[in-house]
Amino acid sequence: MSDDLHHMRAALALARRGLGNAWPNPAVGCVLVRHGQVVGRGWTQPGGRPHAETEAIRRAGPKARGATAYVTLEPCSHHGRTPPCCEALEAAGIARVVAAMRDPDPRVNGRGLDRLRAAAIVVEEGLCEAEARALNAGFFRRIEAGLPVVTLKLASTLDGRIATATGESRWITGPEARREVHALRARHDAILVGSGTVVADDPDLTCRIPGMERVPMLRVVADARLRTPATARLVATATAAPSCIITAPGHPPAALAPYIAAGVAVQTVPADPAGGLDLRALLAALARRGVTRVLAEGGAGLAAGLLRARLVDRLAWFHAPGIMGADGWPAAEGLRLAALAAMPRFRRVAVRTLGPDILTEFEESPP
Ligand code: AOF
Ligand code: ZN
Repeated sequence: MSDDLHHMRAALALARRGLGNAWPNPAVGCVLVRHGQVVGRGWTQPGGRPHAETEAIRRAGPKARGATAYVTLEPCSHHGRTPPCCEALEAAGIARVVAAMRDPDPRVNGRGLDRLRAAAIVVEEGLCEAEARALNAGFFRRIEAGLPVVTLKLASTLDGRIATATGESRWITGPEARREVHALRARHDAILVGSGTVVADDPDLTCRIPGMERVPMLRVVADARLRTPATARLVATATAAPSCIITAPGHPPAALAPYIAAGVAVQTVPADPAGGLDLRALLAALARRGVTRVLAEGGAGLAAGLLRARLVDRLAWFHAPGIMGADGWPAAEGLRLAALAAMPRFRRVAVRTLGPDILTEFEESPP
């Protein structure tokens, strides 16, 4: 492996540490190398700032002079809440910048690389571009389409059931799989559930892995009819971890007041013709709040709505080796498929065993 490739892969690994934490910004990694020695490493910090480059430069100190910077995204050129990384790289005496890809943010979009070149810094772009693009797919989707990317998580029996006929669901999967769910939450910006899940399970949707609890994760309930009890955990804990209820128009202010008083953000989006919420509008509203990666955690109504609207980019399906039969509750409500050709299809990208269970990850496979 060439040294450039080796260092860019290291920068990508650093960038991944920011996933779920860096929003509304992309999760970027930066490695500074001088005479073959790594002299500084950085990644985008919680809330999106400081940026990766300034972190790496700060850690390298005077050793940054003459170094090559490997960055997973074009360094910024705009005066945002921090001065541009281009200026910081130039001031630190960086001799060469290898960037995996351009930043499509209209404030940057090539200007960062142009400015570095104008400062007589050697600039190369495109190394590991596919990996860098996949890593920040959520940020690019937000910038380019005004939507986040959506992972649908399901945990079911082998026959796709998520609760017994009497409504029992704790626990279908084992502790290893449930721990992985918390890790998944930590890598997403927002967790989305339907109001049925809140009524049935009263989840608190936090990440309870020691050391990973304090991610700035938003908990969102899609709740057209305002069925969320004012006593729900998501409401009661809203001052400790942000929660948001997205509902349909037309509820009287008095119906919203208890949630708002508890610190829950309440937002309205149009209803869909079937009486649920327009889920595309819901996701667009989250993107406007800066959300780039959504983990949808159920229930069956939300899963079906997202699948019907073709809004699922990734599936994380945990299978427990049990069978409930047709009186168990299905993972997704009816999709009303007109033909087999209309079935949402996915491509398997990874399989893992977690204790007794299996996690299969899929990506959307365009028709
Ligand atoms: C970088 N390095 O680590 C990140 C960048 O609001 P600001 O000032 O923090 O700027 C946010 C924009 O900066 C964001 O939209 C994206 O274009 C870029 N993110 N740039 O040089 C980083 N996270
Ligand atoms: Zn920057």
